[in-house]
Formats: sequence, structure tokens, C-alpha cells
Amino acid sequence: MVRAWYMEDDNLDQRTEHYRNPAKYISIEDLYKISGVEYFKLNLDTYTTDGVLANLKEERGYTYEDEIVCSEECLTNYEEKLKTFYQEHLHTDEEIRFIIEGSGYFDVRDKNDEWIRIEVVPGDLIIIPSGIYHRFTLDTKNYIRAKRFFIGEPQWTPYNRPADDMECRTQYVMKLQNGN
Ligand code: KMT
Ligand code: NI
Repeated sequence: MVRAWYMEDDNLDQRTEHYRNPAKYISIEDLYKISGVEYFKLNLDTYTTDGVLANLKEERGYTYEDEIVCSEECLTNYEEKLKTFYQEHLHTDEEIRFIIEGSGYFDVRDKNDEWIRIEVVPGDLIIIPSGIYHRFTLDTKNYIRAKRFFIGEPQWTPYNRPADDMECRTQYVMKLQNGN
């Protein structure tokens, strides 16, 4: 099961858990309510044929798909990319990742601007809504392989915070105020 918790916001290694003391976990249902982040568990042995992913793609209109591997060997400009991923940013579209191998953390801001750390492992499909401030880091194992999906022509541009005046941001904030 996916795990998520409120982060201790210190300056230690970004790749470690950063639990609070005592640890403060949040369920995936509550995470959805307060942030709009969606989560699906897929079966890694059967996802190519069992129809679950196919349905999701159909329902949500994901027409584009590729794969990203983040490791020192596979990612060009590895250090630079990892820095970019970990800069607090938002996108004009959803960020959809389906983890095939390895692991990592997506951090999202709640409405009080506190960081929530979401651990992703193989079989997890996570949808980060457009307009939410977030970031990504590898964990200490330094490896993740994930599928990326997109509606139409992919557009991965990160808009670093502050991006409060962007339309996707104001819409996101409004949606949350109206209870998603
Ligand atoms: C992103 O945009 O943050 C990424 O693609 C991170 C790697 S995919 C798990
Ligand atoms: Ni992003």
C-alpha cells in the first residue's frame, strides 16, 4: 500500500524519509480530499492484459505514453535533472507516473503549505493534479523506472514557485476550496 506522511522540513538529505517525530501519516483517501492527488494500485504481472490500465487510459484520455528511467547511468545530466525535479513547481497538466521498478518520493504541498511525502513503489500509479505545488526525489537506492502518460502532445515544463497567477493554479485552488 502506498504510504504518505507529513514531512519534517529540515535540510538533511532529500533522499531520506524525513518523518516527523512522532511520525504523522496520512491515508491516501485523506490525501485525495485535501490535495486532489489520485492513486491506483496496478498488478505488475497482469497490467498489460487485465484491462485496468487500459480502462484508466480510455477514461482519462491518455493518448501518449513513454518511459523514464532515473539512475546515474540512464539519465543524461543526471544531477541537474534531479535538481530540477526537486525544485518546487507546478504544471499546466496532470503528472501521471506508473512505477515499474525502483522507488522514490513525490512531495506535495497541503493547503497550509506543509509538505506531504508520498512514497511510490512498483505497481503504484499516481496522478498529481495540474496546479499543485510539488517536487520529486529519488530515495537512497537511487533508481526508479516509470511510465509517463499524457493527454495529447506531452508538455513537461515545470513552472517553479511562485506561479500563483497561472490559470491552472487559480483553478486548482478554487477546486480545493469547493471540496474537489
Ligand atoms: C518528474 O517530472 O518529476 C519526473 O518525471 C520524476 C521521475 S518519474 C518517477
Ligand atoms: Ni512535476
